[in-house]
Amino acid sequence: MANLLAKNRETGPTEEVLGRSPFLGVISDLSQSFHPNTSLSLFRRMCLIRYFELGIVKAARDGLITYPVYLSLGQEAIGAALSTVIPHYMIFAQHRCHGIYLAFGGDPVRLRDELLGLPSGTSGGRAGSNCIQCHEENITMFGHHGLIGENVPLGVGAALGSNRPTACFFGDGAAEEDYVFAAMGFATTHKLPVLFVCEDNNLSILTTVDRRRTWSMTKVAKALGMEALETADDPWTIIHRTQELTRNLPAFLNIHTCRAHWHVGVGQDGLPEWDRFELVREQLGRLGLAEKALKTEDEIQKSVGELWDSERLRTRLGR
Ligand SMILES: Cc1ncc(C[n+]2csc(CCOP(=O)(O)OP(=O)(O)O)c2C)c(N)n1
Ligand SMILES: [Mg+2]
Repeated sequence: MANLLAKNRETGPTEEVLGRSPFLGVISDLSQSFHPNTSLSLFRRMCLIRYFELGIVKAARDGLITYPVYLSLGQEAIGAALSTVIPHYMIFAQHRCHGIYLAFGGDPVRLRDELLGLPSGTSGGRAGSNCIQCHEENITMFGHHGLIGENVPLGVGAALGSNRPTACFFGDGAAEEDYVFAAMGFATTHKLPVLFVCEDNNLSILTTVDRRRTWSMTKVAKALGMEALETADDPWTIIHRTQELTRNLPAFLNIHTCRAHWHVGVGQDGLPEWDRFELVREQLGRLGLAEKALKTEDEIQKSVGELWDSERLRTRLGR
């Protein structure tokens, strides 16, 4: 593992899969070139996702959430980073999308209510965790319907019809669906303004990528004729790479990340390969922002904690 990490530290930006590591494609010290407020805003978004999701874990254990939930824990940096670069893109989300919804400005109360099955939820409490949608002024997000990767052709079709910049988020498992390739090829042929983002947590339910395929999605995207890059989920690198890629759409970004909890549900099988939240917190310390970061984290933990207050929710739900 040490050798692999050392090797990947040296690789810099890459188009190829060179093994999983928190440093793959990451531009070291890039964070120093960002304004402190941008770094703190990134962290604020990561805190919102992390503490919201931890609220779900508690609510499920307290018996308040009885539907399946797909948690974004461990994958917070992706939504946090992308929402700072492409805040007004139409979003076609996958099933694991709480983090994207929250980072792009979705209302946490409506998401909580959806998970509780309440009429005030994002789909009136009828769709649940894997189909979060929102059509407000600040965020246009289409929910997922159940077939992994289906949001890719739907997003491409929407971009064709509207010519609006569009982001399609999908997992490394969804990347293997044939209609994903066809839609990406169509987007290249018609030069559509679509950013394809693979949240590559190395798992399709419980099966790792190396046991499922020998090919790289980044190479496939390149072969289809679009710019494509591979990086670990360092949020500063994601911002930088997204700024580059969005100059010439369509484009593809494969982001290596770690799912911290079960595929569905709130259980955990040991520690994830890396914890980007901790790594970002450490980096903020090196940037001299430890105190401000701590204040941000405390603030969000408190406000999100109130959202998930079990006693209050029990009274509201009449349980
Ligand atoms: C077309 C299709 N095949 C299989 C499934 C069953 N299924 C649901 S989620 C999932 C794994 C998805 O993995 P990935 O796309 O990597 O997303 P992740 O859960 O890792 O975020 C599978 C195989 C499905 N919903 N749709
Ligand atoms: Mg996956």
